[in-house]
Amino acid sequence: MGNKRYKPSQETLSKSRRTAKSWSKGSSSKQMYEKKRSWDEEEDAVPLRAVSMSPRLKNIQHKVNAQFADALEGWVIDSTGRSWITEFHHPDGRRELFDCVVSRSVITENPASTLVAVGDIVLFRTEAESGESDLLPSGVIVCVKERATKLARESAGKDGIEQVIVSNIDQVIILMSAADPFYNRRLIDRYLIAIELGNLEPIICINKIDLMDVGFVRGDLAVYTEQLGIPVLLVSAEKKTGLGALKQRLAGKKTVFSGPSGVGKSTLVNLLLGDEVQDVTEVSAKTQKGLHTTTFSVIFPLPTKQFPEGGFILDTPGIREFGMWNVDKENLPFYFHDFDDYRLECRFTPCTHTHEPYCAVKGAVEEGEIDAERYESYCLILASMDETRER
Ligand SMILES: Nc1nc2c(ncn2[C@@H]2O[C@H](COP(=O)(O)OP(=O)(O)OP(=O)(O)O)[C@@H](O)[C@H]2O)c(=O)[nH]1
Ligand SMILES: [Mg+2]
Ligand SMILES: [Zn+2]
Repeated sequence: MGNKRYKPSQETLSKSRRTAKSWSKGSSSKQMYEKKRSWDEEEDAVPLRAVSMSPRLKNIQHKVNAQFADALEGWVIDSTGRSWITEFHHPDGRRELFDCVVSRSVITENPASTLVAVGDIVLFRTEAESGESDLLPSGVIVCVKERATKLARESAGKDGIEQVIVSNIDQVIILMSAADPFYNRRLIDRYLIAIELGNLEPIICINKIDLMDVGFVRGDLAVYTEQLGIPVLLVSAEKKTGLGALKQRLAGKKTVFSGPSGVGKSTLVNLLLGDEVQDVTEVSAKTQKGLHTTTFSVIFPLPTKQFPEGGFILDTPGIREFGMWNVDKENLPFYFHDFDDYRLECRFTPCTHTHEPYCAVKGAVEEGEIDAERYESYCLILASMDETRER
């Protein structure tokens, strides 16, 4: 194999192999395809609605349509860094993986956003030459379809552009650990906003509960279950506790595990998938920084024996920050649903719930009706929005 553009790492190869293997076992992914029309039907309905393309391109729309007629519709399940592992569903039910690069003239239905993300539905052309990897046939992505849901944040350095971590999933497990590192409530609150914006359902999961007093964590996070109706699961991947409740939540769903580095995302994902998965510490040792061990998001089908309802889980790289995008200061209070009962009682409208007199939200914080830490999160996010504006 040449070393022209990309040489798959051992990790990628073993992942791809495993993914291919799990697929051929016939793991259920019915839901994934429910929304998908066959690409034959799609021919004259190639999506060109919200695409960011030049007026010149618009004039030759019919040509573009014709160009896509020979493209296949696939689902991006993994990334190697330079290419995208895309799964194609044959009409006879067989699934095939392609190693795809992105065409220079790719058309996207997701303007001002990451061009391709794991979870995306794409149109791609197969290439006769299998150049990059001797493992998978190669392809070229020519169109990225509109994302139904997404987990996205503001990308560092690029103002106003969202960075999509993963798309077209059902729910997000905000994974943190009870200790080493201690969970970060500020970050949980930022996640909740992004999750609502991305049209997703949140689940809070605290791992490494073996290192901490269960009662303390439960009490500290009670506001989420009691006031916001968000499930909080306490688990230990090491002691294998709390996994039953977690599995119940995963069955039949597409779930992404997201959270800071080192909280145990990969450990949990590996545990749920069974034996033959990448070695957490081995991978960790290979990376230079030793911190962000998982470099790209990757989708795994849940083992059908344990999950007859099917479902997929995604491991993602650890994140440090969660920059807000698409929310402005005026709208921020609407994402704090524990403020809902008080917001309309403020004397001044609009009220930022910070310096204004006769603010019902502040009053409720003082009375202990609104959780003080939630209010602190609100104030910090609001302040960070000022900083962004001044930059
Ligand atoms: N005590 C304890 N340690 C755990 C538990 N789960 C995972 N760990 C350890 O935590 C460390 C980090 O685990 P990873 O699974 O690599 O964490 P990650 O969230 O995938 O990290 P990134 O890929 O860097 O984002 C490893 O040394 C695990 O052995 C647990 O339940 N209890
Ligand atoms: Mg990891
Ligand atoms: Zn107010």
